[in-house]
Amino acid sequence: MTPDARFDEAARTLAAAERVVALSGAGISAESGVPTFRESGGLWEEYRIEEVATPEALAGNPRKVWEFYEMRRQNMQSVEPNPGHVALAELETLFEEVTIVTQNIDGLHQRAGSTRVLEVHGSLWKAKCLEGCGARRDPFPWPASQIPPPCECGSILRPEVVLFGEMLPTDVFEEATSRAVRADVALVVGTSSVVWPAAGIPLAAQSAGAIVIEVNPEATELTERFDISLRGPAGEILPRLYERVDKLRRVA
Ligand code: BJW
Ligand code: ZN
Repeated sequence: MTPDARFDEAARTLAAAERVVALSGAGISAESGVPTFRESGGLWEEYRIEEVATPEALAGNPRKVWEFYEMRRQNMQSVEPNPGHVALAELETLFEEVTIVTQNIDGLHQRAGSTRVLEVHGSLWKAKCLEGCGARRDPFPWPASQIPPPCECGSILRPEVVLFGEMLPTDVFEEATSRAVRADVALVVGTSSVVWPAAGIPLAAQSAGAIVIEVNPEATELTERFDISLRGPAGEILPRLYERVDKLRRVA
């Protein structure tokens, strides 16, 4: 199938949907200037996962973990949502239900106007007690006045993000799964689909009958399993897709 025919098929499939779920990853924010993880030049080339993104790192050297997240919060100060985020937000004008399930912690979907965003890996803008005394700071102000920030219980605060080996927030993940299994179409945008259990969300949608459309310049771990692959940057493909679907739904 030619790229144009694939695009037409994706647009027709999406235009026939009522409920849409979109799983997003770092690639959707790449065109805003936010680095991805696993690509050349990505964060995992410069930082060691074991030193900044595990519970062991947090317990052993919380300052280093905080420095990593403060660096990322600093980079976000000059970053704006891009046309890919905006197109996903605009889908809400066309469909009964649009849910964004994002692995990103940058908050750009919300800033682009999406109203139902499930952050399965947490948020750069929240912090909570390391010992679980129940204290939370939402939003956690930028910049932190001290790192690691003290907690009122005598412990410290940690970024409210999901590190490797940690459970995803149960309520958020359950909501994401229940939205996925009732979706007619699942979009998978800008993720390498290697990190579980988030990578399984589109597969759960597919098992329940949804058509899965991947948007990514590269093939990924799960491309073969998905139904339609659109190769290219999200900031170009998603606005085109929105325009086409909008037209198709007007004539229908
Ligand atoms: C573009 C683009 C453009 C570029 N347009 N696209 C089952 C099998 C195997 C392993 C496991 C399993 N279940 C659990 C595991 C272990 C582990 C895991 O998945 N490991 C694998 C890596 C092997 N999972 C976990 O540990 C999870 N917890 C868990 O399972 O708990 C249960 C449990 C507990 C205890 C014991 C056992 C089980 C937690 C995972 C937490 C992930 N955390 C991170 C960091 C925190 C957040 C942050 O700092 O930002 O989350 S890691 C990092 O990867 C981050 C991301 O959200 C996540 C996904 O990355 P993403 O978004 O896909 O980015 P990239 O860089 O990989 O890809 C970018 C893509 O964009 C590429 O494809 C580009 O082509 C594309 N692109 N430009 C569109 N313009
Ligand atoms: Zn505390």
